[in-house]
Amino acid sequence: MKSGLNLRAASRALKAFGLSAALVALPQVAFAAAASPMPAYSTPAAGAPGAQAPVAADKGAGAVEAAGNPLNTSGPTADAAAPGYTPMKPTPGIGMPVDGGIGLQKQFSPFGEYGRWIHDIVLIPLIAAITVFVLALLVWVAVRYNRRANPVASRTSHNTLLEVAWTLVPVLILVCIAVPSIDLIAKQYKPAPKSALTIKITGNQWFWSYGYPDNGDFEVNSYMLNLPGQPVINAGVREVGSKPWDGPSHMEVDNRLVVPAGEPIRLQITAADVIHSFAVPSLWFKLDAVPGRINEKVLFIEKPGVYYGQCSELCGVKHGYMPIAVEALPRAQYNAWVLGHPGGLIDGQKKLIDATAQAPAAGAGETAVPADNASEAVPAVETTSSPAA
Ligand SMILES: [Cu+2]
Repeated sequence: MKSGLNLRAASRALKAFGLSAALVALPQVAFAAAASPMPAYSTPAAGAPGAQAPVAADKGAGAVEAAGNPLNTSGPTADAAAPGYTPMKPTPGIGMPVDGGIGLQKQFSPFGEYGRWIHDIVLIPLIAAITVFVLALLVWVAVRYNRRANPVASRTSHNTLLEVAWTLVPVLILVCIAVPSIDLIAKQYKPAPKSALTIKITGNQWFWSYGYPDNGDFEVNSYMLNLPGQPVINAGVREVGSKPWDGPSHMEVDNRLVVPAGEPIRLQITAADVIHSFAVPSLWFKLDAVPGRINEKVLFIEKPGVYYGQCSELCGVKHGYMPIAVEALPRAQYNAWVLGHPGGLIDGQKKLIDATAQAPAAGAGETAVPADNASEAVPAVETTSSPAA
């Protein structure tokens, strides 16, 4: 009798200890997780703009004004306006939803790969094992201990070993889930390195505008392309499929968010009217766009490509018609795209290639001079165009 009491007391004590120990240890264990499958950022390329890149003193005032109006009075900006830039053709099934897809999209960022690893390797096997285990227990109880098979019910009320086990095992399972997921959360909200390129994203009813404060502070508006044979959604915007580089309907836009690949980018996100949400599944990126507030998160795209997303916060009647298209280019091509915009700057350097691009029309004799100047003033910049569409 006495030993039975002691056992019960010990079991209770063990339970309480197990729970509290796990609760106390959990955060430390999670943050101490040293080995993670996530690769570190590579250092930004030498040509990456400094955070202190001066704002254009002589930016083309008219162009910037026209592009920078967040209130949609200016309407769509010119489609893919940069000379010498051909938008990249997306790879079917990559960076976009696919028919019948049930898993996460293929990931193109370190955080995305880590998150996908947690989902595929930690969560799904655990969920499957628990589901099968509970189902087996239910079947066993229903068959073995129903009224007919087992007319005299057991009067057992305590089993120390079982009680300790069914307390500790769930705690351990939760720790297994908490360690990588808290680690991922902590890592993905670390601020961008000082040298990272800053891009400002503004959600509007119902389009996105993308500002490049480190590259001369120009801004582009991004509207969904209209759908052939259907009522016009965005007046003045062409139809999807009318250019060889167009991606899927409802996802392709007139002006993509063009970014450099292979370097951390500081995205600062806000909204001009109501709450929107900037979300690109294949880049593991989702952040709310809230009026009067700037949300910031690092974007790191491992390789060049086109990645599609959608506004993910109900924002009005055309909520479903404000997709996101991110085009990641190698640094040199990104620089060329920037310099194709009025007021576009790389590391505070003014566009000189502009003159080269327009030179053939001006006359062959003059081309040598601006070309020389360009190579002197902007050594890192190349005028290569993006891959053939
Ligand atoms: Cu929206």
